[in-house]
Amino acid sequence: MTKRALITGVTGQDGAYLAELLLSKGYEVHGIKRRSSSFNTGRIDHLQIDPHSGSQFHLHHGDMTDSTAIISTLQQVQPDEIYNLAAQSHVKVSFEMPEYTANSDALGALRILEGIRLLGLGETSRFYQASTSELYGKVQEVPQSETTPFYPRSPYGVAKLYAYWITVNYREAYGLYACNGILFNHESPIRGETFVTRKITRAVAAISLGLQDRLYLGNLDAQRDWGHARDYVEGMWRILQHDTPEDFVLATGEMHSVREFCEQAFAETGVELDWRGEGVDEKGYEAGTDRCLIEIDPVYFRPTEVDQLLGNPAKAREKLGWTATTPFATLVAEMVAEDRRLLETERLARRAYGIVE
Ligand code: NDP
Ligand code: GDR
Repeated sequence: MTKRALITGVTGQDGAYLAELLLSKGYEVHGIKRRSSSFNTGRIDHLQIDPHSGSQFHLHHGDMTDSTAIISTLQQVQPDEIYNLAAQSHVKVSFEMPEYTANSDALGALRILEGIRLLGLGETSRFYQASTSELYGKVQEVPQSETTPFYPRSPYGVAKLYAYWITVNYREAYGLYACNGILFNHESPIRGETFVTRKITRAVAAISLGLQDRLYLGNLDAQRDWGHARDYVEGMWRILQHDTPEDFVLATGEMHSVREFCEQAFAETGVELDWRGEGVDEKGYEAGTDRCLIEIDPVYFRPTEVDQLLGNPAKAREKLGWTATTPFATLVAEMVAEDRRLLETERLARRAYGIVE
């Protein structure tokens, strides 16, 4: 029988990769998208085959802050698997919008779990919660595993902490098949443009093509365990295929600093970058001068920072047979190449329209 999946956050990075994966496995895929005044389906447009010609991909309007829409979609779709990926997912933004972040990221998860319970879907539906390495926050232990204590450092992290525990609680209290995937940072060419990796690869592509002078960043010393989103959605799916509902860390087990990410990205283009200090490039040019490629802007600092995240994916490897297969250098190369390709295409289009640069 065809399996039916419901994905919240289907228009985001992970939603797009997951929808593609599930469709390739023969699932009927339903996604919840927000109403927007302009198109917000750029990442999934290639999947939206004409609904009149038997497409297996369906979109529903909804919002994580709107219980009625969530419950009616659950009732209508009757999914075998629910992937809760929707969230205000930007850590820095969560300091500016803490209440909204809690509403969508913490209570959003509760709304789905209550929907499953109230509609009696507990026997048939499996639930995946997009938990995060941000739960670990202030370093207690390196590397971090399923047993490492949590200490979130942002309104986003705290909201996700509630979502983590309410998922565990509904599993224990009502016997739901409900799991947390504790995912470390994962990136791709369709990563949101304001996350640091994509911000860097877009800027590096533009600098290498002579379209931009410099890149402004915040904390270059933060260290992250960066993998490829394509690998991680495979892990999400495997978590829900496991015999018993359990929580899993998905990570590469390798850590790099923001500074190293910059170096790797510039190396892809042949543009020289060497550091003598923050705001100064390899030739010692002062911040603000023509030759300085990267400058620090404190606007990107966070009130409380997460310094170091490194995951231990041993449990996922042993129980799910999952490993992150994309090396760091390959990830960076793919992102830079795709951002260069996008800019070149844009430039060709501008020339075709007679727009002179
Ligand atoms: P994105 O920010 O790319 O996507 C978030 C998705 O959630 C988008 O589809 C967005 O819609 C939607 N969304 C946001 N707020 C609401 C709301 N109130 N109601 C309905 N939909 C909403 O995130 P990612 O794809 O990178 O991440 C997916 C999930 O995994 C998130 O929950 C994130 O917190 C979590 N996570 C991500 C990690 C990562 O490194 N990428 C690591 C660990 C966890 P729209 O397109 O309209 O903005
Ligand atoms: P993160 O990702 O906070 O880890 O959350 P982000 O890419 O935003 O930041 C990573 C690190 O880079 C530092 N940094 C900057 N960050 C941004 N965005 N912009 C900058 O200019 C900049 N300069 C330095 C940050 O301070 C930080 O230390 C991501 C999100 O996808 C979450 O939803 C997810 O839960 C976690 O990863 C795991």
